[in-house]
Amino acid sequence: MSATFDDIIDADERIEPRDDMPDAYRRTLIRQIAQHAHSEIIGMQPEGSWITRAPSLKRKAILLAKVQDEAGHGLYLYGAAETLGVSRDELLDALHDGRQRYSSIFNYPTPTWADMGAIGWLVDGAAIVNQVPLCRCSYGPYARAMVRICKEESFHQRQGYELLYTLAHGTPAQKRMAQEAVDRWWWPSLMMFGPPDGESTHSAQSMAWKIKRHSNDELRQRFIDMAVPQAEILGLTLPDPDLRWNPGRGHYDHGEIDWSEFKRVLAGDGPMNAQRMAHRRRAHEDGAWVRAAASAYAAREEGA
Ligand code: BYC
Repeated sequence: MSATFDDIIDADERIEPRDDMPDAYRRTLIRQIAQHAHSEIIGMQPEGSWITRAPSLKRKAILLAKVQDEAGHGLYLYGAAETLGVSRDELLDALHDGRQRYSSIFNYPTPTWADMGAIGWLVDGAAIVNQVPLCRCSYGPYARAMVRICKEESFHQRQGYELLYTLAHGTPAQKRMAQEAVDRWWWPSLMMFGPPDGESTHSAQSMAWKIKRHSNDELRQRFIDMAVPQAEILGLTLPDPDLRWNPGRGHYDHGEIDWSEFKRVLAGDGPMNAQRMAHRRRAHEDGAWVRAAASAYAAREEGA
């Protein structure tokens, strides 16, 4: 007799595409994986705008490789979502008409080269903390995609850290630029982990289904505990006067996160929401001829 959905979850094994699964489990996964895939491709924009302005050939090559990796991550994730019975066209339509989300973090601007370092260190750093547990997610295709993504994210994080370290140990103007970028990205990075546990609508069910392994606040705290000593090595400060080690808790205490800003960004009113979506829709329209040519070629091959 084949194992039921609950047996597989209880045994901490993987659900595969052909296994029976509750509709709500399927819907939750489609929502989360699609949101994750959309974040990867929208996430190419803030950094993509710096490829032509990178300060050296080496920096340009590194940034180009990173942005290409993000397109690849989108590809693995759309592929994982497709195993749940949705098409890539449907998912992109849902992004373009606002029925599905992408991460709040990509609605912030990147005015200086140092933002490339801050994104790598903090945004990719937060992404790793959030994504490593997803390698043990109960849905097989998503868990396997995450293994490869996490390896690439570690390279991304290291390149950002090294970039910021170089600036922080450069001229006073470079150090100032690095500090200002960290000041800009710190709080939005903390918001990437989602609302506080008391307000997280999906966490309890997603944890019961072993899609999520930790709560939003647990992962946020893990990230803060990692970032504080790293900031010290960089010689930069984090823009929170209330950050201090709490020996009783064995964690850093931190100041209040401005959740009203998070809600504004989710509602579409962040500094770059309109530009990001306009650019995405334009890129999709500009690519229509490529999709038409590729599917015409595939149809001809099938007919041959
Ligand atoms: N931004 O019940 P909750 C990257 C929404 S890409 C926007 O806690 P959940 C990278 C949430 O969807 C980073 N929306 O939700 C790429 C829900 O709304 P709906 C992307 C957010 O799903 C390029 C509502 O708030 N990573 O790393 O249990 C370059 C309530 O939240 C956000 C992933 O997507 C947010 N930050 O937990 C560099 C990782 N947070 O759908 C880097 C996979 C929450 O009910 N995703 N919402 O309308 C996850 O781990 C989970 O989906 C989250 C949220 C922890 C993000």
